[in-house]
Amino acid sequence: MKKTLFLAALAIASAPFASAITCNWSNTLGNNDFGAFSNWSPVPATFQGNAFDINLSGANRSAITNTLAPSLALSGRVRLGTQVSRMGELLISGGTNTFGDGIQVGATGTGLFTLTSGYVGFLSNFTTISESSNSVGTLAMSGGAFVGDRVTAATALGASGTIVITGGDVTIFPNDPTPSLSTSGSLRLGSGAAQLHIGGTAQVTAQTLILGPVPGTPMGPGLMTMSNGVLNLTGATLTNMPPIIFCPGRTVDFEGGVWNVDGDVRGDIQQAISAGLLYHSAGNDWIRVTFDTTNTVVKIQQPTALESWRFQYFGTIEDAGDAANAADPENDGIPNLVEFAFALHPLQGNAGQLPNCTVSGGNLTIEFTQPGGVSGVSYGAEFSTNLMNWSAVANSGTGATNVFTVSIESQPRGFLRLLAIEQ
Ligand SMILES: [Ca+2]
Ligand SMILES: [Ca+2]
Repeated sequence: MKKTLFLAALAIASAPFASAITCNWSNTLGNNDFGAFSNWSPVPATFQGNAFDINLSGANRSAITNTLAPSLALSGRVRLGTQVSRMGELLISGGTNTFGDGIQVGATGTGLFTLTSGYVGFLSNFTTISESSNSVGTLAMSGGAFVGDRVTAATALGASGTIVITGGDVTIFPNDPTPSLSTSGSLRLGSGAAQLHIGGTAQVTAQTLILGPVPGTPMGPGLMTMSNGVLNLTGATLTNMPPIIFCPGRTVDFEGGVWNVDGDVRGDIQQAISAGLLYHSAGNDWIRVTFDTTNTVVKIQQPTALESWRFQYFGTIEDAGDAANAADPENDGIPNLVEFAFALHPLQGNAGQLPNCTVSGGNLTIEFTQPGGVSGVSYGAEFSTNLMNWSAVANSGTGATNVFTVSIESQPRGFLRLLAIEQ
């Protein structure tokens, strides 16, 4: 916490499904097409733990909706939309659901995998969101926890894969049974129209975020947008391939949130910014890239209000030089942090424009309202009778109103000074 002082003044309901199961479930070890099944909720306990794949591709729409216990525990693979122009849907909104062999969302047709709460774990193999030309796959996550191996979107040219994370936690880790695949543990936006939107928390625990196709294959449009989420890329080491691969033609719209990257990839990030691949609508200079020498973490985040203010007046977001909190480049006696805290101009004289003290009823008081647009700073005050020994004065204001009052009865004189405190 940095302080700057300023001397202010001398003063569901489930449908029956048993008969349908008998009709369609002929081989508990083979692949089964559930056809026109819909709203299979909750999943019957007799299917728990069996080794089978689920292929959902109804004439109109087939769906598994698991909202209640018992949780799913399957060792096969889930394929949503296994036929052209048909749709399969999996909705998880509760329970602890584990799948042994990954999921294909939009295998050939259209797939929608929605997770709103609960846990979903794909313990081996990968998750693909649209994997063939003309297929459409969507992973929509607004809550819960998703744990899996590789996640790829739009792996084929002409595929359309979208990952939308607006809540919950995504963890991607390397548990691929075929470790020769270099993409293990990666989050990849591939050859087709891949989109990744992060507004929640996404954790790529090993290796790589790849914004591009498999090398040597054509690439369709792709976009990653980020707004007030957290993307953690950890597990990569300096001897690995860089944890972020920016491919020309793929852009990242960064409008907030934080990337935490394990490893020094400042060069890669700055190169991507220069190339316009990592972009902020307010200008790329506003993207804040910091490097922690202690744990080799690169952090990309939106500047604070104070940093944006510095950039506006000084062309830098750094607390240094003329832009430093304690600096007073125009010599009006008001340090920059106080200028910011009271919405003053750091390059024009503002003497006399700070809140005034009032004396009333034996009390010395400073009262003011925090200006609009100011955030990340708090206010304090200290009192002295001799300008040498200062004692803190409590803030009795509420909300944006700040009130500092001290009794000066029986005191021949008193001094009250304001503090702006960066948080
Ligand atoms: Ca000043
Ligand atoms: Ca000023």
